[in-house]
Parts: sequence; structure tokens; C-alpha cells
Amino acid sequence: MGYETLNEQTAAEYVQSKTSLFPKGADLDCREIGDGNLNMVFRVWQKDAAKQSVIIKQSLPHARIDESIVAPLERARIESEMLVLHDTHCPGLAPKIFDYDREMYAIIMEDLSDHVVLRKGLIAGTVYPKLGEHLGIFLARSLFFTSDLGMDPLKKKELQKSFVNPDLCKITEDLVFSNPYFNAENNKIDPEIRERAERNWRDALLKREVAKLKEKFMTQGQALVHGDLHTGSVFVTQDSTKAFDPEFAFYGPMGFDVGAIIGNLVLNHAAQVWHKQDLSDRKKFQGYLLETIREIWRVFDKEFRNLWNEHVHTPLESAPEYRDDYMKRLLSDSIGYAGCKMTRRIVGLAQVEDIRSIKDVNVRRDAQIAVLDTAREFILHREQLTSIDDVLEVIQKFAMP
Ligand code: SR1
Ligand code: MG
Repeated sequence: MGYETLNEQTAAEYVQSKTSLFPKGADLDCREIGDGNLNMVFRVWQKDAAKQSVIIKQSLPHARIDESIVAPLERARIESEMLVLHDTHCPGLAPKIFDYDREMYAIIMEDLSDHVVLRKGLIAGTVYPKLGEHLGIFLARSLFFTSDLGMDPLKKKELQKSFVNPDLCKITEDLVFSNPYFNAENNKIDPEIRERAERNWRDALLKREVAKLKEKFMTQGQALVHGDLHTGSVFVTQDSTKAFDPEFAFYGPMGFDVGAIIGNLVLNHAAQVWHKQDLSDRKKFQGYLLETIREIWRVFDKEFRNLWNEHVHTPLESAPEYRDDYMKRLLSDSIGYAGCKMTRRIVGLAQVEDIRSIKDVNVRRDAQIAVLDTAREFILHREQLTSIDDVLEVIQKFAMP
């Protein structure tokens, strides 16, 4: 059987024919549940056994959000292999894979319907007490163990070959780095912030720094990064966190993943001016978001240094001076990439529900401008922000009252 796109009718038959996850002759039902920009996602479940269910994720030949964007089917293989690596290095922090079908470009995986997508949970104002710790561990282990620090550099170069992901990287190069800084056709700019967005296009210093971050994204194969670690790529419950959807995975700068998650938390922080209308509730929830950012960095930094001390024994790289400098560069890269990720979600093609669901145009404008101003400061001053507390101060400086 060659590639054909699944639908709600064929997806259930497909799971039955491909796997033995359900008993023969079981009465299955199926719904398409995908709300992302690129793929089809189906949930298949056994009608008379509520807990028996799986997810099928199938690549489509074009981006759903814009058919002119090239996104080869092969990204499903990259995603399935990345999920296996995440499960190996970060047990419990990624969904389990049951099968990958290289003809159908389909992944059959664990159903996490008892979790919610982090972005939706945060919009609803839910606190996840273990989120910061879990994400810090996920980032440290997934990045360390795929870098030259945590694996044999020869094997790393072998692994790098199977994670060359040019078309998905091109999407990021355009949508995250290039397009927000000129009048690109697929930008989406609300009229109320047009002038502020155009100010960035005239900002030579800002554009120079974004160009440097883009250059690093394109040239630094530091670790196998998730590549799209926003709050829509994380499932949560009160005590569980699972990073999913790593179809943009490639060998890139570690700070790109750390920055993606921090940037998306800052977007949610700004959007709370609408979602939590009561001032005291809002301050409390925004305090939680800031603490989560602090905790992500604290745990990431601690775990990464522990892994370094345990695994790096070469004379040159085991020097504490090098390790400390490496961690300092990681923080500034992360903050620079957070700024790029924030800006693209305000003026670029694919925006975020946190901000888009703000109904009052004046409130939305003020939140968008706060994000753009914070992002600019992050990008321009990333090397002077030498602690996570410095970063939190910048967020608070531009936050709406
Ligand atoms: C064409 S895809 C648009 C965006 O969706 C994905 O989640 C990535 O963030 C990408 O940039
Ligand atoms: Mg995605």
C-alpha cells in the first residue's frame, strides 16, 4: 500500500491492519483532532473499552496553514525517531511510540487525552506545579545527551546525518527570523500595531542581532533540538509533562529550545491582562509564570552542570572555566531566541491563541506591544542579561499594570 491520506473512516481500519493494539474485530471509533498547522491527527478508540485508544499522526504533503509552504512527508520519520530518543534520554517526558509507517508517513503513538495542551491550560489560568522542573530536566537531558558533551562526537556526526531537516528549517528561517523584519507577504499585522511592527523594520541594530541569531540557527549543530518547543507542543496534567510534536528536529543551537518555551511563557504572561481580569488573580498567576521561567532555567542549569561533571572527562572540556562560559552563552542564546519567537507570534504568519483570543482590540494592542518591546530588549541585551533574575526584570519592566 502506497501513501494515501487517512480520514476518519480509514484511520480505524488502518490501525487494525497495522498493529495488534486492539483485539481482532473490536468496534473502533475515530475522530480527527488535529488543530496544528501541518498534519492530520486522529484519535482511535475502542467503543466498549474507554481506556483503549491511540493517536495516529500523518504527514500531509503541504502545510495546512499555507499550501505554498513546502513540508516534506519525511518529517514524520524525523519526528518518530526524535520521540524515541526523547523517551530514551528523558523517560516519562515524551509520548510512547507504537509504530512508524514509512510508506504512509504515519506515527501511531500513545494517546495523551488525559492531558491538556499546555497553551490551553495556561490560557485557562491553570497552575502546573511541576512544569518548571520537568521542562528543565527535559531540556538538559535531551540537549546534553545529543551534543558532543554527552555522546561520542563520531556517533553524533552519524546521528546528525539522519536529522538533516532542510525544509522545516527553512520554514523557521523564514517565519521566525526573516519575515517579521520586513513587509513579507504572509505576515499578519493587526492595524493597531502596524506602526510598532514597522519600527522594527527600521531598527538596524535589532535586525543585525536577529541576523546573528539566524546565522547561529543555520550553522551551529550543537545538539539535536526539538525545533518547535512552544506551549502547544507540551501536554500537561498536575503531575505529568510530555513534550511532543518534534517534527522540526535538527542539529541546531541548544538555546533555540530553551528560548522557545520561555518566549511562549512570556506571551502567555502578557495575554493574562485579558484572560485574568481580576488584578489580584492576575498578579498571582503572572507570578506563577515568572516562577516557572525561573525554575526551568534553575533546573536546566543544575541538571546540565551535573551531567557535565559526571560525563565530561576530556582534559580540555572538563575545565570548570569552559563549563561556566558555556552556560553563560546558553543563557544569552536562549534569551535571544525567546525574543525572536515572541516577535514572530505577534507579527508573523502563525500566531498564538493566548494573544489572538483577546477580544478587545485596545487590550490586545497593548499586550502585543508589551511583547514586542520585551522581545527587542531580550534580543539586543541578551549578553548583558547574565542571570535568570535579570531576564525576569525585563519581563516585568514591560508588563502592563
Ligand atoms: C507552516 S508551519 C507554521 C508554524 O507552525 C509550527 O508549529 C511552527 O512553529 C511553524 O513555524
Ligand atoms: Mg507543531
